[in-house]
Amino acid sequence: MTTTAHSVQQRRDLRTEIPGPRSRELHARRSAAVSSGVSSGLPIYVERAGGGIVVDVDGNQLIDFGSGIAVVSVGNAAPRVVDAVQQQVAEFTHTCFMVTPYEGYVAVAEQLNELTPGTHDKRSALFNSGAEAVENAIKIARTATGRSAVIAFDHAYHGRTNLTMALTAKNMPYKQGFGPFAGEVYRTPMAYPFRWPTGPQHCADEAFEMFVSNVHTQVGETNTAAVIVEPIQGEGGFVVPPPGFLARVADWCRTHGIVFIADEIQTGFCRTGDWFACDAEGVVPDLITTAKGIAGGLPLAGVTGRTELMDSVHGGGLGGTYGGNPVACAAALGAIETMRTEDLCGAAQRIESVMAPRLHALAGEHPAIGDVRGRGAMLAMELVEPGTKEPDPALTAAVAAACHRDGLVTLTAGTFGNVLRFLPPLVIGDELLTEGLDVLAAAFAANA
Ligand code: PLZ
Repeated sequence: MTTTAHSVQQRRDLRTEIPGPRSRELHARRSAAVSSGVSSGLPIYVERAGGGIVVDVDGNQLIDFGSGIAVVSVGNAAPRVVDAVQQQVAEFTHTCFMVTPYEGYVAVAEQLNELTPGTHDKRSALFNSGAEAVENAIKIARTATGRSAVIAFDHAYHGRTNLTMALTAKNMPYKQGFGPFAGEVYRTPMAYPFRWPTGPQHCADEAFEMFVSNVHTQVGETNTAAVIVEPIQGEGGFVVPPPGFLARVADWCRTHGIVFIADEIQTGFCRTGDWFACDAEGVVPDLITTAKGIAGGLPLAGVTGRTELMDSVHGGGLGGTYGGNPVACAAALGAIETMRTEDLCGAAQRIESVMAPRLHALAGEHPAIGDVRGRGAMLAMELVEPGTKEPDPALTAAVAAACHRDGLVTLTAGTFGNVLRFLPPLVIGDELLTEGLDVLAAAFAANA
C-alpha cells in the first residue's frame, strides 16, 4: 500500500510572507465561521504535513518544532499509521466497544499494560481526549478508595473540562469566567527548581515537606483519594522536578492508601527519551493517563493502572460512545510499532544531544535566557529580564513570532507565558533540527 508521508520534501522553503495570502483568505473565512474562543498560535492553514515539515496552502514549508503539541511524535502521516488507518476505515469505522467489541481496543490495552511503568498486573480503559482520561482516572481513584479529595500542583495542566479545569492551575485563558469549578481539589507547590524561593538546592526537600504538611493539615490523608502530577509539567512550562521528588511523593501516597496518578499525556510515548517520563527515575504510578503521542494524531486516550484499582469500578461505570474508536486504535497500533521498530526513545535522546548544547550556548550569549531545561525531545527555555527572574512574556512572544516568520513552528508555555518550548517529531532529521536551531538563534539575535 502506498503512503503519503514521503511525498513531503524534508526541507524548509518559504514562498510568501507568513502567513501568506491564501492563509489570510482562509483566516477571514474562519473569523466569520469559527468561535473566537478557539485561537491559533500560528495561522498558516495546513495543506499537508510529513516527517518534520508542515506545508501550508501558499506552498510554504515550515520546520515543525511543535508536533501539534507533542502528538505526532512518529511524524505527520506516518506510514504505519496511514496504512493501519486506511485498512481499518475500509473494514468498519465504529460499532461502540460497549455495544459490540473488537480486537483493536484489546490490543491497545495490552500494549499500554506492557509499556507503562511497573510489571504488576494492569488493566486499561480507552477514551477520546487527555482531559477525559484524567476525569476517568479521578473517578477510578475515588471509587477504589471511597475518598473524594484530589491534590494537584501549582503550574499543573490537566485539561479544559469542568473537573480538569479545577485541576489546572493557570487562570488565563483556561479558567477565566468558566467557574464554578468542581470541588474537593486542593493545590500544593510544585518542586520548580528555577523559581524555588530558597534556591534550587532546597527545592525537592521543601516542596515535599510542604506537600505532606498541606495534605495533612488542610485535607487529611484519609479524605484524599488521589494525587495527580505531570512528571515533567507541560503547559506549565516544562518544569522538571529535582530527582527524587516524584518518588518521595509516590512512596508517601502508598503509605497512606492514596492513589498516585502520573499524567503522562504530554510526556508519554518516547517523548522524554523513555517510554514514559516516570521510567527515568523508576517511579511506578498506581494509575497513568496517556493521550497525544499514543496514536499518531488520531484522538485516543487511556487510563492504565493496577488491576485492583481499575477493576474496582462497577460494570458500565466507565465508557463513552467513541472511547477506543477502532480507527484510532488501529492508528495507535501503527504508532506504537513505529516507536518500537524505529527506536523513537533513542531518537528523542539523540534530539536532546543535538538541541541541548545549542540551547545552552544560546543561553550563554543571551542573558534573557534564564533557564534551559527538559528531557529528550521535550526541551524549553525560560525567558526573564536579564539579571533577574522577572518573566519576559513579551520577548517570548517576539522570539516565537520571529521563528514563525522565518519558517519554524514553535510553541510557548508557562504560567507566566515566558517559556519557549520545543517538541519536534521524533523522526525529524538532524539537518532540519539544526536548521530549526539556526532559525531560533537568528530570532534571538534580532530580538534579545
Ligand atoms: N494533561 C499533561 O498536556 C493537553 C492542551 C492545549 P486534551 N495539553 C495541551 C490546550 O490549550 O488545550 C494535556 C496535557 C496534560 C492533560 C491534557 C489534556 O489533553 O487531549 O487536550 O484534553
